[in-house]
Amino acid sequence: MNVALFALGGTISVSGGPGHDGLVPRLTGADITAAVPGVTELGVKLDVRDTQAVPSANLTFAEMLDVVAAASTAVRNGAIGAVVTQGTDTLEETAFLADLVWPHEEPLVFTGAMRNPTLAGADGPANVLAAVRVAASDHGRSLGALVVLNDEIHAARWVRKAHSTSTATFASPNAGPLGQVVEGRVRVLAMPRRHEPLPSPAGRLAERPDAARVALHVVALDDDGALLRAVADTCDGLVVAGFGVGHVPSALAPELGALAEHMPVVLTSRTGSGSVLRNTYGAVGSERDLLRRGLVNGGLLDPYKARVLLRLLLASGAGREEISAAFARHG
Ligand code: DAS
Repeated sequence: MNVALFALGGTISVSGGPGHDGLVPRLTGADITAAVPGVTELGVKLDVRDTQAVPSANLTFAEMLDVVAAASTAVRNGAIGAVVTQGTDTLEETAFLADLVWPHEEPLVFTGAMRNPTLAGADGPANVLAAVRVAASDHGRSLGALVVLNDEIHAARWVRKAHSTSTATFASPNAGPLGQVVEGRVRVLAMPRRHEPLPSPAGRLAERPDAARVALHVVALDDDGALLRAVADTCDGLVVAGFGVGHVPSALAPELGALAEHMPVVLTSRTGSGSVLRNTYGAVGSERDLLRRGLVNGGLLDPYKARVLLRLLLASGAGREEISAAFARHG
């Protein structure tokens, strides 16, 4: 039994400390897996690949799509699953990006650490062990890309990083975790709905990393919309994180409507959970008004995941109808 493991950096891979220049990602995949007690007893051969060791803030769409392609090749060559170790900061976005294009039944499991290896109670080894167990388990199949930390199994579609330091930071506020790892057993309690994988625009984004630029604008109290004006000239799409169920100050409504004539503009909620509405409020700047002006309803997708989906679609050359249909499916 062979599981491919890709090491991309993050807190799980740092070394150094006070008296040095601070912690930086340095440990290799072999270092990370060597620190995991019990992993050799699983009977799983880990095929470890060091892609890069960076803070996850530096990861790009093109690099992540390359990792997914390499994991896909590993599965086609007989791996029963794949694990990606990376920083937790952008993991909710990278895992969702991977989920959107992952075509296999075999699990693709993302993990990381909140306590670095120099600290008492570092959680990296336990998270890697749990991730490998899920990647090697029949129960991990047909679930798409997963995030496994703190012995919880989350669907990439729903997971959020919800705390800046807690080891229990990953949560799926709209759906709850899919399952848990209990005494080493993978227990899956719910199955996420899967969709046809989207085409991967890896080649186009590798050639032009600035292609399909998507802005994310978080609406705030007394927002005068000045920042939105820059979006028209610099971006190919926009995600708006509106108040509550998808509302903006009335002064912004015509600006957003004008933008929506030139580029896809997706309406989401800045609240962190729950859906934007379609058909309840009627004031200028309400969800009904904005949808009438041509904005796309983001549904249950949070602003970060909506941005991932919109950029992936734009980079693949999707037109308006395809974009609306994809948000209707995934949102
Ligand atoms: N250093 C951060 C990152 O690379 C945090 C982490 O890994 O948890 O995302």
